[in-house]
Amino acid sequence: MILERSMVEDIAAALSAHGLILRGGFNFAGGEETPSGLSGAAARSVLLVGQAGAAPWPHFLRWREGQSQTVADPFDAWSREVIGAVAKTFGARAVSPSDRPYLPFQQWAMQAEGLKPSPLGILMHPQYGLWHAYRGALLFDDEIAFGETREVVHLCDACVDKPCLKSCPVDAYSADGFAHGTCLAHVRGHNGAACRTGGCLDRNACPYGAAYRYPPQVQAFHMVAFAGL
Ligand code: B12
Repeated sequence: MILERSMVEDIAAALSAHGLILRGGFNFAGGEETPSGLSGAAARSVLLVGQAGAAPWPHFLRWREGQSQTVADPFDAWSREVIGAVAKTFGARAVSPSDRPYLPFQQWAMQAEGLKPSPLGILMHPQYGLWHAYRGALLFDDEIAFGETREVVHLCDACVDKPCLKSCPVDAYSADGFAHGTCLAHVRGHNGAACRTGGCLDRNACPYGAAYRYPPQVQAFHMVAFAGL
């Protein structure tokens, strides 16, 4: 059986009620290591669910008012609840970017949307810049009738100055990758107030997708989770 594209449109509509967007998808080629679908057999297709800018934020805050303040990783918990309900309606298995062992969300996103990594490792989107993320994925037991994948311009190719590699006070991002420990020590330390309150300075230095930049309180929320503040 091949699932129709109209189902994909219905899923997109169900997600948009929560400020979430469908980030494309693809049929697994077979042969690769594929996670299981609802039946327990290897899934045949995947749809990625994510966000552009901070669109889910008001929905998440409303949900949080009705929750105990001690819920661990509340944004993850909200995402699992909302995406899990959509999966149930449409006969899919929902997975999360924080499920262990980690699923290759960024590789999936590169295949689904044709995106490439920025120098920071975060994928660069032609419209949203660095201000987007993945909140889950839907795994199906059947293939989906996908249309053509569009060619995507990789904005970093034309960016000569690369301000994203020049704004971190401790040069956490370099050609050698991301110096996680150096970043954490700075963010947690005396001189890390700007990162704690406004988010990663390198990420904020990117000139693209400025209209989707997360507001400071959202960046501070993610920084608390990232740095265990
Ligand atoms: C572990 C992890 C981290 C670790 C990385 C440790 C390491 N050296 O591997 C740490 C904690 C450092 C990290 C940090 C961040 N991360 Co992170 N992370 C993940 C996670 C949960 C698993 C990565 C993984 O191992 N996947 C398994 C492999 C097999 O999958 P993959 O697709 O092949 O993985 C690729 C990436 O891991 C990438 N990669 C490797 N190292 C790093 C480091 C960074 C900073 C990034 C962004 C990518 C990256 O290379 C892999 C090969 O293509 C993913 C979610 C996921 N399931 O993928 C998010 C994920 C990659 N992170 C993400 C983000 C946004 C960040 C942050 C920028 C923001 C934040 N969460 O606070 C920070 C950066 C720090 C900062 N200064 O702001 C997003 C990226 C979204 C995008 N637009 O591309 C993801 C997809 C989560 C999501 N919900 O969307 N992250």
